[in-house]
Amino acid sequence: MEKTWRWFGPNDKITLEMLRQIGVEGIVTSLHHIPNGEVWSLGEVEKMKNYIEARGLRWSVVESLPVSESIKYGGPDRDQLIERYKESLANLGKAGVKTVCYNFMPVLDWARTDLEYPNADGTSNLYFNRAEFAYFDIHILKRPGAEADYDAETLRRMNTEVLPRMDAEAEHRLVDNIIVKTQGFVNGNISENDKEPVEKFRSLLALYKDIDRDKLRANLKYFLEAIMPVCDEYGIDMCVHPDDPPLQILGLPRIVTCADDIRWLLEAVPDSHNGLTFCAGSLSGGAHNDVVAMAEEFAPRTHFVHARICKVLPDGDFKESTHLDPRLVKIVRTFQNEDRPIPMRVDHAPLMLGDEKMGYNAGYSFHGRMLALGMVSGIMAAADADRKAE
Ligand code: DNO
Repeated sequence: MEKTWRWFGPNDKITLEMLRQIGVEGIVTSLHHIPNGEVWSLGEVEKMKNYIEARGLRWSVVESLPVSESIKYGGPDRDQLIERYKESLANLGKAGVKTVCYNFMPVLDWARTDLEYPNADGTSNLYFNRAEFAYFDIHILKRPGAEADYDAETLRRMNTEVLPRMDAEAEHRLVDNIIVKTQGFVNGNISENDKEPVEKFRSLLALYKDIDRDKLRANLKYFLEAIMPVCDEYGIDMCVHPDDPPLQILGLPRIVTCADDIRWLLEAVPDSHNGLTFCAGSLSGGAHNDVVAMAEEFAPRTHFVHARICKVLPDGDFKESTHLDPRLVKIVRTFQNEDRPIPMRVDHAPLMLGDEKMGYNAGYSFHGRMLALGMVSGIMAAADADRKAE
């Protein structure tokens, strides 16, 4: 695999010079300053590419070229937005940037309830607490019918463990974690400048009131069929990011949650440029997924790897596990043994050794990710050595 790193552009506190020192070979980034739905001009693409190359690295992956909401729910302007998406892809292709990550999650990109959950060793990490999420859905969002979507044990925990400790400040923090802090920096729908994030969120949810899984699938197929000719012409690999968490949430349809979903997606548009971002971390947030088997099954259509993994607790909460988790060791070996250098970045590492004071984007610490990259690099080297010995 190619060792890459998610970098948020020239304003990122973690510089490309720093990344070269720690063994990073390729950069994963986006043109974060261009609003969703606008064309990425060739000039803007080349400017970013040149900036990266002038510092001895290459732009390996775009994460993300965001898919506008209207393409997902099938709004009246979707064809126009798809045309713009195709133009952006063509410009990336002309500049030689040929791996593009995107997601098809309605309204909300990834979701966590806690961004600094303390670990026993003094570091902290991201955490998803089901009962807190239910509290957000039922008591803050007040989504009609929400209660019916949670099992009795989650509701019991919500009433006995979460409700008693909730006050205005705790509610504010929960909203911030679930729909603000995790969304702005990934060019999501809600940003830190929004005054009424919950109101805005409700109106976004309303866009999907008539969209079920089948309709969302049809819209994804429509989008992929429309862009594949451009991908074929320029050799661009599209890599859908799985839904994080891989569950149906907030009454929204989610269609990249399990092996069957991925099989459907790859078969619906059989072009090899329709591929996957294998995010072991997202997929492992659901106890239904055997991520080790999924890596083996989907490796041939995987064009980008996110190396991290979660542990699901008995109550359905999940937290990030170590990058040396035996399941991740197997997954890294699977992709390292493919005979193409698939770009791989580590993901969602702990905050440690002062990271917590730096104001990094949630999940994107420096020391934590550096340690994780060291671990994953070790697994890769071991896989190579075993192959040579064979
Ligand atoms: C979160 C990320 C996601 C991912 C997008 C891709 O940390 O893994 O936000 O970048 O879903 O479109």
